[in-house]
Amino acid sequence: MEVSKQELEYPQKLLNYMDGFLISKTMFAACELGVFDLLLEEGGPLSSSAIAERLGTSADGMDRLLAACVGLQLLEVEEHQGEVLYSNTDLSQTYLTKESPRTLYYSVAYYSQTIYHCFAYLTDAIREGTNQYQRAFGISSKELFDSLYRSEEEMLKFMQLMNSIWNICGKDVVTAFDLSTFTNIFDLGGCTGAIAKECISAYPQSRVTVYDLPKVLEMAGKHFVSPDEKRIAFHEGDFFKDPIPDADLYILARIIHDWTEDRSLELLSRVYKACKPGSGVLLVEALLNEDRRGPITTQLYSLNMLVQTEGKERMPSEYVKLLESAGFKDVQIRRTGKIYDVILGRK
Ligand code: SAM
Ligand code: ASE
Repeated sequence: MEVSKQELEYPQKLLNYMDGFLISKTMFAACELGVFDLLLEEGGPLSSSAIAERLGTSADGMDRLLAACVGLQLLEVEEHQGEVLYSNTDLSQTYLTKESPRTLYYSVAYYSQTIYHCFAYLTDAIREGTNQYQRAFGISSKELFDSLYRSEEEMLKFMQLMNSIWNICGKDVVTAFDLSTFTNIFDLGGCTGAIAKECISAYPQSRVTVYDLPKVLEMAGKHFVSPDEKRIAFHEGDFFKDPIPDADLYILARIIHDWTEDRSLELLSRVYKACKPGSGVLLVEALLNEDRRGPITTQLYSLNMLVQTEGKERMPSEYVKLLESAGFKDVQIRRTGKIYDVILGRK
């Protein structure tokens, strides 16, 4: 792709890329300080000094933060009888307030408190080819999820991150294929049960068992899944070591992308062994394009998998190869047009 003469003279795109993290951090700060929540709670516009006072910040700092949020179209500004007043835009009210049913607040919090710090060492991660928990957080652990779950607080924050994207992409991934013939579904590494909830709401005949590590399911029961959900069950286990119970569909959402080629194949082979003829496996992952030109979100996620995990994002052909190596056949791909896509294989 040739750049235009105009772009060579004034590289707007590069200037925008340099500002990328300034923009991120501005939005993160407004979220974390509670600007959007306060404006929602208040129900009407507030002055910068009132916001600063209510949130216990400096007046000058808050004034600049609010101005930048207006520039980012996260806030609206009006002048009323000589007073400058701020209110939420529809977008920030819907996605950046904590209690909204479509909230991304917890994704923002995790980006700000964890991913941002790992990306500070992106250069090192690329030199060394390994995740950066040691440098970013001063911890060394052989097992990936011992690092990701280095404290109860971190585990809850990670689970909230995992949960929040399904507010936006959940329905699309469970309906990309017609799964109505699968009634006994296991969600391996099912975490907070978010996908399980999407399944039972899309398929009235299905029962879903969330399979995850004991401490994760304990947290899921406390914070995410109500015991009234009779069609959702929990099963504690380690999918690399413990038996994988009978089911007619195994969902693995954002599992394979966490692991090396070898461990992925080991896990998928275990799932294949657990399958009966006709049983299926459904991978939910962000897919790279075969032509390597995008999507940029997934290309960036793959860098995130480098700084945070042992894994990477893959192209459809790579998932097909993994599934076929594990024994699966009739592998089909469906793109959703959102972040996460699906791959269905059969025994
Ligand atoms: N499937 C969920 C989603 O997409 O929102 C969560 C994906 S998260 C990246 C990976 C999940 O696998 C976590 O819930 C983690 O606790 C679980 N997990 C990791 N290692 C595991 C193991 N050895 N056995 C069972 N679950 C495991
Ligand atoms: C994982 C998914 C994520 C492991 C660590 C993770 C995400 C963030 N950290 O399986 C969600 C996807 N977001 C990004 C930026 O990759």
